[in-house]
Amino acid sequence: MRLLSPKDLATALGVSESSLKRWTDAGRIRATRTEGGLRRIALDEAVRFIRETGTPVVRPELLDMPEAADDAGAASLFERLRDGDARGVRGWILARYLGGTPIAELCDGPIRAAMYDLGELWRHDPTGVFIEHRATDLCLQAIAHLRGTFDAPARAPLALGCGPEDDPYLLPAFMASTVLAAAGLRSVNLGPDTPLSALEHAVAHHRPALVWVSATAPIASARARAIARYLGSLPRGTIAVVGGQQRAAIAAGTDLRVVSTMRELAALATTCAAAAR
Ligand code: B12
Repeated sequence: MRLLSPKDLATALGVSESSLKRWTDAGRIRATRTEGGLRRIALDEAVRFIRETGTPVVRPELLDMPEAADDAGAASLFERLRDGDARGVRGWILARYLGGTPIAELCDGPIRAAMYDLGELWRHDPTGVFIEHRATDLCLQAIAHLRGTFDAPARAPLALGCGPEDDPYLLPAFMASTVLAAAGLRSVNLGPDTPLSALEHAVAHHRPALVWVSATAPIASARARAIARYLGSLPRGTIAVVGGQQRAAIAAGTDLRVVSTMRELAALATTCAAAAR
C-alpha cells in the first residue's frame, strides 16, 4: 500500500500541511511514523477519510486517481459508455466513489442502469455487440482500479465464487468479488464460465466462509440443479449465496439464500467480516 506524506495529502486536498498534521494528531486520519519520526498516511486511509468526511479532492492524480478530474462535463455514464470514452467512464465512477458513494450502490444503481440501457440499444442496432463488449471492459477497468485498493488482513474470512460454465458475463462476477473485498473479506473471483468441478476443487482446498454463484445467461436445468445440489451440500456454517439475473433458475425449489443486489451482498459480507473479528 502506497504511503503519503502529510504534504502530499494536503496538496491533494488543497489544504495546508499544518491543518493536515493537526487532523492526524487529533486521530481523524490514522498515520504511522517512519523510523525518523515523520508522519505517513496509507493511501486507503486517505481515501477513507475523504469519503467519510466529504472532503473535496483538488489534485486526484496525487492519490493515483487522475481520471477523477475527468468527471467534468454533462455526459451521463450511459453516454460515456456508449461513446467509448474510457477516461470519462473511469472519471465518472472514481469521482463518485471518492465522493462517498459505496461501490455496491454504484453497481446496483448507475452502472447497472447504463448497461441495461445499452442492452436495449443492442436489440435495435447491429453495432451494439461491439459497444456492449467495450462498455463491459470500461466498467471493469474502473472497478478494477478500486478493487486494487482493498487489502484484507490474512486472517479475514475468505469469499470465493464464480459464474457457471458457459456463462460469459464478466461484470456481475467481478462486481460481487469487489463488493466482498470492500466489505473486508479476502475475496477470490474464479470468473465467468467456471465448471462446477473447478468451484468444488477450490472450495475443498481453500475452505471459504462464503461461496457465491452469479448466473446471468439462461442456464440448462440439469446444470442449475447440479449447482443447487452442490451449494446445498456445503458444510454448516458456510454461507452459500446465489445472485444474478438467472438466480431463480438455480434456487427454485431449494432453500438456498438468494440475494438480488450488491447492497444486500455488502450487508451480508459486513456481518460475516465482523463476526470473524
Ligand atoms: C454486456 C452484455 C453482453 C456481452 C457480455 C460481455 C461479457 N463478457 O461480460 C455479450 C456481448 C457477450 C453478450 C452476449 C449475449 N447476450 Co447479452 N447482455 C449484455 C448486457 C448489455 C449487460 C450485462 C451486464 O453486464 N449487466 C450489468 C450487471 C451488473 O447487471 P446484472 O446482471 O443485473 O447484475 C446485477 C444483479 O443481478 C446483481 N447480481 C449479479 N450477480 C450477482 C451475484 C451475487 C452473488 C449477488 C448477490 C448479486 C448479483 O447485482 C448486479 C448489480 O445490481 C445485458 C443487458 C442487461 N439487461 O443485463 C445483455 C443481455 C443480458 N444479453 C442478452 C442476450 C440475448 C445475449 C445473447 C443471447 C445475444 C446473442 N444472440 O448472441 C448473448 C448470449 C451469451 C451467452 N452465452 O449466454 C439479453 C438477455 C435476455 C434474456 N434474459 O434472455 C440481455 C438482457 C439484453 C437484452 N436487453 O435483450 N451480452
